Amino acid sequence: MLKPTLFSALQAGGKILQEYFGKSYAVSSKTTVNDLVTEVDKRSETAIMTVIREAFPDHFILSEESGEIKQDSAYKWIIDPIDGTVNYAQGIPLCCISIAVEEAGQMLMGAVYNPFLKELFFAQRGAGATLNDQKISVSSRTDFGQACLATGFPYRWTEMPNDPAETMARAVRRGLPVRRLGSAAIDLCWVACGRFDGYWEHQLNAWDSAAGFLIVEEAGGKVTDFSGNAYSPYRPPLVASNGLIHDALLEMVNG
Ligand code: LIP
Repeated sequence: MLKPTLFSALQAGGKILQEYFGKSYAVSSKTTVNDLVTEVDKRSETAIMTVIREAFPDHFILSEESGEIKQDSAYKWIIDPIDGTVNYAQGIPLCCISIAVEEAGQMLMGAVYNPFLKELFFAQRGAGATLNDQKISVSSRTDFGQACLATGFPYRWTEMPNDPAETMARAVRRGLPVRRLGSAAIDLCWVACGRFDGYWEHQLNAWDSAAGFLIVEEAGGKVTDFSGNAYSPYRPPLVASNGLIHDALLEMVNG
């Protein structure tokens, strides 16, 4: 019952994203002027949560725009109604819906749906990862010097040692191809299917990465924090890779 509900929720949100794409709608700012929320984020969230609450009225929900709906349940749904909101608002079709289901503190399943590229990534713990029902796996690149990487930057700058600009500069100085797509969920899924060999980001929210990190792990990849410890969506720094270049990527990220 969990998986069909997850897929119905994705379809409900996807319909909203397609309906308003390129149209005019209300846009406002959250923490900083570029940390946007659109009317469409909220409509997508409502559509998704309606499906989930109809099927599982007692489940806990954590969602980007409306926060937590606390319930005494082992199950928690973690929702990003539009990941890549700035892209969406700009009419750039690199945005998606990300939904994960956690059971007793462990990620059980996750899906990321980009309705514009018609790409649905899915993973269930212990059952592998798929793209549009086809099994996927991470790349087999071992030479870090040729790795194609991705990263992202926060909308609110925080002074810190080894900040996002420094790590990016290190990669650029090494002549590494680095992409900044603007959606953590898509970045992670593209590592899972081998389009990227690695990805890192300093500051993410649980809803940005909860589904994507499970999809990378189930595709045979590795996801850790900056110290190489097991990753948790509740502790922001993230490094994801095909596993083969992970140590070299950690070394570069940490300088
Ligand atoms: C975005 C992430 C992206 C990050 C942005 C923002 P949003 O999420 O997907 O990786 O660099 O700062 O957090 O705001 O589009 O849901």
